[in-house]
Amino acid sequence: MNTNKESKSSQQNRLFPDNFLWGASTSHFQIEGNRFEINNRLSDWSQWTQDPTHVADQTNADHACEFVERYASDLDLITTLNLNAFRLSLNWAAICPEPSTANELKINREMIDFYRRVLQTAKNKNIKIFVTLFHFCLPQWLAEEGGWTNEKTAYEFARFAKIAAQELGDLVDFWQTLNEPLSYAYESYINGIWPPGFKNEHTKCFRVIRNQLIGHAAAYKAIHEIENSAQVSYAVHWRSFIPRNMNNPLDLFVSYCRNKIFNHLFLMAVQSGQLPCPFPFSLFKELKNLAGPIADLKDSADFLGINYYTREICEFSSSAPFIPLGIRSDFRIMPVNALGWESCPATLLRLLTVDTRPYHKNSKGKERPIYITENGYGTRFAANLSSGDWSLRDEDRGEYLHSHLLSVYQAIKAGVNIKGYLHWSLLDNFEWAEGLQIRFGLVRIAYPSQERTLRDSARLYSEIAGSNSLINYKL
Ligand code: IFM
Repeated sequence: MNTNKESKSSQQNRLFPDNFLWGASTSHFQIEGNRFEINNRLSDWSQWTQDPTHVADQTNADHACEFVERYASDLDLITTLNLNAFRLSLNWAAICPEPSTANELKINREMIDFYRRVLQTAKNKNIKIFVTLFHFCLPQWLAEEGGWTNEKTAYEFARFAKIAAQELGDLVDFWQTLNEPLSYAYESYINGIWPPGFKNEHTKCFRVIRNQLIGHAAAYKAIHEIENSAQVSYAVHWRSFIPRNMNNPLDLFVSYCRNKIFNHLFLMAVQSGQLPCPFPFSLFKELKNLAGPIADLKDSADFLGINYYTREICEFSSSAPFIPLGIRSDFRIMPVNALGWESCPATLLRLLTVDTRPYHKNSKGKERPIYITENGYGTRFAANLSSGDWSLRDEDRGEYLHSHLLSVYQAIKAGVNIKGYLHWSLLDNFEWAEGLQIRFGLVRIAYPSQERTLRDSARLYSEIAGSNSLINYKL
């Protein structure tokens, strides 16, 4: 891949706004290799990955990228790449390894000190920080009490948010309470590939969504009570759902339902303060009982945090006809990544300019800034590769990055208030049920040696970020 200078005037046409945030995203479990958590199996994910059959390539995140030891040089990479923003998540299980009582807060000060060091290092480099509070991993003591199916988790989450804001708030620029709450609910309670591994538990899944909303609203309030001007939101994972067969009313129906639930349910609830019932039929009475108003939820998003990767083709399944969600289709039209996810930058443009429009302003008409807090491309290379130039020439990722940034640029030109883009991910990392083999990094990790090497996509991204403009490029 090489970059190809356009004429000055056409480059100027593709300038991003001043102070645009160019960043990279991560999450704690996927990169940390946190000895305190791992040795004591403090989280549901560190427990879950003890069973190798839970992970496609039978790897685990016990070492991951060793970010706990290597954070300083990893933050140097942010600067090397001309980036000015970094997103990470806090290790709830390691910060709160056991339940607190009404009178005594049981927190691990060493972990707080660790995050203060990380955040202070970033601040010294003028890197803006996005902190996520729940990125799929629960403290094991809460998982044992039913995790997010138990309303108690929502209140414990708010307590954790308060601790985080008190201890770290001076070093945080943006808070995201929950990462992709619908992905979590779906993979953990419908698909069954994440802990606790339930399959097709629709009522439990809806209870999880309700409790996540309660937790989000309470965390939003707790952070604002400590810092009124804090910027707090969550991250929605947006997928556009396309019917397999446009002429089949059942395919149309299931894609409508998936879109309404996966994309809109949480956003609508935050906008209105009420959890809508996804299926308003008497058949789903239990779901109906869970719907309704939630305290402090209305307008609990100061910005929109959008994670976008792909669209999804779906179809009606006659094997589960009473489940209006249908299934993911195997049918693909666009080029795919190693996970079979279609690259579809036009979908990003549409979601930014049209689909998310109802949420661009809060209910009082105040415009929300928009940040793309994840977007990236996964390739597949075994975890044990240690040498060779495998995967450094990642034209496919470069193409994905460039074409999606073009959509971001076009949306900005169309008047959408986008203030930043954070690529997933800075480093190769542990991709949940897929393990270490799926690589999303701008920076390649050779796990046996932990060596970091910039991929071509990282060089391309650094040119774009450094010039604050979408340079032309040729494969
Ligand atoms: O790796 C994940 C991340 O944890 C959440 N968003 C999607 C990414 C790629 O699957």
